[in-house]
Amino acid sequence: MKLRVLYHDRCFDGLASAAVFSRFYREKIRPDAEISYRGLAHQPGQIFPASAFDGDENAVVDFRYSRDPRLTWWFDHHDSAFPTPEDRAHFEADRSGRKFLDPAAKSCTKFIARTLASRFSFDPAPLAELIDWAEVIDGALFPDARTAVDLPEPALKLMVAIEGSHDEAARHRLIGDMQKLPLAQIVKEPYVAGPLVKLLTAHEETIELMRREIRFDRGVLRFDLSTQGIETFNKFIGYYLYPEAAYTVGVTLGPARAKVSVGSNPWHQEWRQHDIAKICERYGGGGHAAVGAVSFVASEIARARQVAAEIVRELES
Ligand SMILES: [Mn+2]
Repeated sequence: MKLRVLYHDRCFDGLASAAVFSRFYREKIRPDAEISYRGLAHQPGQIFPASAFDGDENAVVDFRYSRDPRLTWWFDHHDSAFPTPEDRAHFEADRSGRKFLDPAAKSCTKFIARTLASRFSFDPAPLAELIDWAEVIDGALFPDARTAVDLPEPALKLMVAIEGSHDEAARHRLIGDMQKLPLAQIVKEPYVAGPLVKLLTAHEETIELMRREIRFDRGVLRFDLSTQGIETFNKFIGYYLYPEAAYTVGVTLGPARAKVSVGSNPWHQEWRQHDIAKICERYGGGGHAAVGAVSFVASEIARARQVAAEIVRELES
């Protein structure tokens, strides 16, 4: 019996969601299940690859809905969960009892844990450390910007390892380890600790680069790292440098896609006057009320810059 778990890739909450669901599935549904993973990234155009749902059961966690009849389990907490109104109607008509959405949930991981606990008598207690950290990281519940940037905790180092990972096999191994090992032990495993040295150095360099590149005006931080070869960055650096900023709009470029990232200051949500998911949806992106993104194919970098400038103008006070 094959279970395919599709998860939001290079995201702590995405991998932790896959780990919690997999542990549940082996404990409560099929102990002998052969579980395989596939990461999903937000990209323009097609949302799920044609071959995505190739298991006897297929679960999607922390990612968008699909009407595909082969999708048997679904959990998400994004405001932009439904690509079309037809998808929403399909979900609302679903009576399987295995598809769940809570846009108010801070993390998909904790949402999955409490849903499975109440409906399928799953015991999430052995994974409490993982679940609580997913809530802190995805909900941006850090005590201050310094903690989010200095990364003192193993969970935060693991966040860096996941967001900067270029090794899919390592990410899938990590989902396995998250089901059974404490986070302090996982970050010491050579397959995590090795690449992490370089990633933490790159993180320090990004802080210095952003110190130079970032501009702050009318409440909005803006920066363009597309010529610097930096695809991912810690999204709290801006508020660490400018605690008085209400919003951040950044442009990045990788080999496959250009991205406009839009965020609001997690320590001052009372300054937020806009629904960022709604703004990003207008340009084909999505996210949450407090944070979102719009993706483009890499060749559309000029369009990405133009969209970023438009969003900056909309957010300026
Ligand atoms: Mn999430």
